[in-house]
Amino acid sequence: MAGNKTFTMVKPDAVKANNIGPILKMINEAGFRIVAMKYTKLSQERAGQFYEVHKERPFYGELVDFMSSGPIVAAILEKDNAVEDYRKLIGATNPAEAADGTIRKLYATSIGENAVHGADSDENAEREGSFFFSSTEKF
Ligand code: FUP
Repeated sequence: MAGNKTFTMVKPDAVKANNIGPILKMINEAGFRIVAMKYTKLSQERAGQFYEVHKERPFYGELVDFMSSGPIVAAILEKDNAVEDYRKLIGATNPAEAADGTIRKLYATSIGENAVHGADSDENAEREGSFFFSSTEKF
């Protein structure tokens, strides 16, 4: 059975462009409840740890630099079928391929600077949520 929680980040590009508000509005209007939320900044080291699975990929260095380049909003979201439904709401990794009306279509500028992160499995949603939040920060 699909889980009911996912993990997201509003990435540094979308924060810089003043798009936190519009993105959170889309998240709320799509029926997600906010379980945890934090405005914070990843160090290079923490960004590297978060994206450890991509360590061997050619874009890893750029990804770590970008994700530690400015503040982000991290959040745990709740809804039935959360992981799949949130991936639909954010759209394809490359904004050029993202469907109309998706967050990335509206707010991403490139495959690297793509406005938001969304967990791709229940296991990763749990792992990524725990990377940012302790049990006393989830409601
Ligand atoms: P997604 O799950 O849609 O965020 O995409 P991936 O897990 O494949 O990639 C994670 C992040 O790596 C992307 F959000 C942006 C970055 N990336 C690149 O910079 N270049 C690529 O070719 C693929 C991913």
